[in-house]
Amino acid sequence: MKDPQPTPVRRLDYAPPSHLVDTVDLVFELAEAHTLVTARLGCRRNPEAREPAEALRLDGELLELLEIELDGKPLGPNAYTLTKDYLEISGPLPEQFELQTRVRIKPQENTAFSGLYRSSSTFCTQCEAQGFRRITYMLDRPDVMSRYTTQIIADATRYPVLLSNGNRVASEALEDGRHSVRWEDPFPKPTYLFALVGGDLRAHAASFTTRSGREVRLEIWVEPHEIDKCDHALQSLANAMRWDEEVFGLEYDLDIYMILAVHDFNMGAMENKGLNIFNSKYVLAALETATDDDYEGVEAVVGHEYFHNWTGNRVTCRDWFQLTLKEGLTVFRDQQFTADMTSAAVKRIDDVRGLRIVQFAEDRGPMAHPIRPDAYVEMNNFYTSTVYNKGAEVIRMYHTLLGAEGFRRGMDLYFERHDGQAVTCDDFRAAMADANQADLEQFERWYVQAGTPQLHALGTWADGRYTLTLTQSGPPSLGEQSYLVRHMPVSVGLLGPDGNDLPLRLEGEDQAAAVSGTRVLELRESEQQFVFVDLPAKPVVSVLRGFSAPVELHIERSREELAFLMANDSDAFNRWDAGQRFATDTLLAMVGAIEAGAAAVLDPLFVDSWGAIAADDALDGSLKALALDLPDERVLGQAMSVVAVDAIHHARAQAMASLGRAHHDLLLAAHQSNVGQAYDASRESIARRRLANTALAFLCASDPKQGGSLARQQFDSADNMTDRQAALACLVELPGEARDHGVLAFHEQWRSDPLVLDKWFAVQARAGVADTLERVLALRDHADFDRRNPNRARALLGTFAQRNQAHFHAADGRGYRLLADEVIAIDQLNPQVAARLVSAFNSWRRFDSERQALLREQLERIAASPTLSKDVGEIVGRALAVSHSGDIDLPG
Ligand code: B3K
Ligand code: ZN
Repeated sequence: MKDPQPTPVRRLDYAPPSHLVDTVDLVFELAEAHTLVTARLGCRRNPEAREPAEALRLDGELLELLEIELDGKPLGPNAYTLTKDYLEISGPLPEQFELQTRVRIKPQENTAFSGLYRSSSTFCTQCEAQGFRRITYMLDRPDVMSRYTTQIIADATRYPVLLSNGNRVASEALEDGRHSVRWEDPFPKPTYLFALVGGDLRAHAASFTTRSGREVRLEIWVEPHEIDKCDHALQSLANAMRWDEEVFGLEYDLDIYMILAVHDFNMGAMENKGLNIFNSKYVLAALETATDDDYEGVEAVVGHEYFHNWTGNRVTCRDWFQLTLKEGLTVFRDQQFTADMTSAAVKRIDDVRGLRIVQFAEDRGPMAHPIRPDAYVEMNNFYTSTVYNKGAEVIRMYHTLLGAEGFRRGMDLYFERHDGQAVTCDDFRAAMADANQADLEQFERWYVQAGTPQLHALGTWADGRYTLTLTQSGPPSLGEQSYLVRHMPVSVGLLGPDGNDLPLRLEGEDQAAAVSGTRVLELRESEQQFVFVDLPAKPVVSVLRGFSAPVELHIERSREELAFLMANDSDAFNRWDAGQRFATDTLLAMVGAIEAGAAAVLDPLFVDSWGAIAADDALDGSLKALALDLPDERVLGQAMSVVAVDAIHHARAQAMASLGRAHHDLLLAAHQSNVGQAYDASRESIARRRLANTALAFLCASDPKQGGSLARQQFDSADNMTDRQAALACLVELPGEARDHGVLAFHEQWRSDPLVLDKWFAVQARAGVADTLERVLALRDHADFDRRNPNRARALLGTFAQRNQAHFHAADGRGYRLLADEVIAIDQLNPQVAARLVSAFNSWRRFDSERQALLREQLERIAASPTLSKDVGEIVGRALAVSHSGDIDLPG
């Protein structure tokens, strides 16, 4: 495995393929010991190739070549070269030819879950980014699009269901107890969208009529005992199909849409043409086993993969550096979908919260890269929050700058120009610009430079005029690079003394231009001034409403101003954000006091403002729960130059207890009036549960006795997983009888449901209570811990390392050692999962010098592992290469 210095692939080295493969005809013979794959490739020289190539080099890994023929004639060993990662057919080759290979592969031994593998007794595939080369020899790159036929032959009893992309065109029983099914996909596609399934499965099915009147069969395939948990996924699929027709005018194009759920899957799901393969976490849902958030997750991911059918499959990426072309755009589409299905404000807050915790941290760490990266060693390492979530923010900025209609015009032109093609981010930007006669030249910079821009806002007031000065600059992590000034929308409102929005008119505009509410200012310079006129009184400015650009906003705010915005901002996002900022300021003051050995007190104005939110009956319960929740320990850590691990933990716990005491009656009422209602899945009920469970957490923090007994009662009587899991999360904070009861009873009831058991591990791994590290160490040795299963590994180790700052960063370094041990072990089975886990070390430079030494020791230990994969090698290599100034030595 270990390659001392793997050479990075670079974006600027792109060259068109030497050959095109118009047709791929595959025959799979699936069996227990091994699988045989016969591939017939219809090849021709690529007229676009820069230099007409003599030879043809096909990608292939872990394949045993059994036969090879060119135009029907066997090739001798001198006619080709075989290495561990390719098969090269020597030239000269005809203009057009047919190449047939037959290989043997071992899906049973594939623990990396890339290529063809088994999840329990089901055969399934994962080909993105470069898994197809583990199935057969092929030009495994997205700009080679081919028409596929797939014949699958397998034992009829063990594998009665055999699926692939497109339409089923033939099936027959064979004499030896096997059967054969043939699939044909009429749409040319790149290798990464290929899929195959073989197993003993059942389908939950329905029919969908497209707006042009075509019937599409929808099928959710699962293990037989899971058939009752598919309804929500099926409904979500139909919702997504309808939504894409209504909002983007996009209709589904095949007669069948299948989704398979498996328990072993490296990520969330995969958009293979006509046959999505999903992590069961994003398919299976029943009220006893799935929380409200799980339900939303299913709908969002089903939507996401469905939306890829146009943004990804019909129009795909020319090369992997363009990944955000499909991922940023599809995340933006799924965000809009969820916003329409649920609450736009709640969705926006959730997404920005996630972006700030994960993507902002990525932007200032050793893996920082632009949304269109310039180099990679292992492509799978670049399926990042930057490419996905910052990429979605960049798409959102087109939407904000051009308006919903302008954005739609751009999308229409994009499909008109590029349907059936493999294209680039520049092609997308050109379509947006051309459809709107807009100048998006400068906008390219969002694709070019890594790092989170810093936006400074300064307001001055005189004679009825409010002058807002906006300045943009680069983050310190840019090092020597000079900052590329961006074109960005900055949405702004001005609040009058009564808390209402004032009409906004910029100097020089005529009276009729005044709008009440929000205005989008376009920032293109490093500094720009905007002068608002005709203002009756001194306003309070609300900047970056709806988080209109992915930047860090700096604006001086008094406590009174924050309290005022927290109570009044008409923009739900900024109202929430003002509360978070106020909370962060007061919590950091407490952290400072704790570190100085002084008494830490919560700002009384914050306590009152927080209480006013809790008492605001007009506020939707989901928004209220978000507003009451204090900033995550990681967010507080990000605001410090050296993360004060323990002081942050104590300050936050103390603040929760103080708020719980100060507003006890209000919280008790919020809990009691909302918990224990008969379950339903409406928005209102979800909001009630969120509010009740947020209140419960504060009650437990302030009065463990009363809170604990409420939690216990809720735990024992809940008829749904949302309330039961929330109660368990409170019980695990109360060592002794309460915790023992919760942990044992939950395990007893759910030990045989893997997704629920994952929750059991995750809840314990997130706990704030003092003995968490001991318990996590014990859970790693629990009989139900299985590091081969990605969901289980993530539930325990991912949760602990990425979401439990206080205990993962325990001063004695045992948390670090645990993670390093597991990364080394998992890397030998599944490099992709190991690479995700090891990323928890990326922030290591942000801790004190004692912790840094311990962290470095573990990183070096991993780097020295004799079986290091290039996935993990790239991440730890970059983590160790970052110099103290924050400059990054790019690999190679
Ligand atoms: N496109 C897949 C991700 C593939 C990850 C490969 N390591 C899922 C998605 O974004 O829809
Ligand atoms: Zn995607």
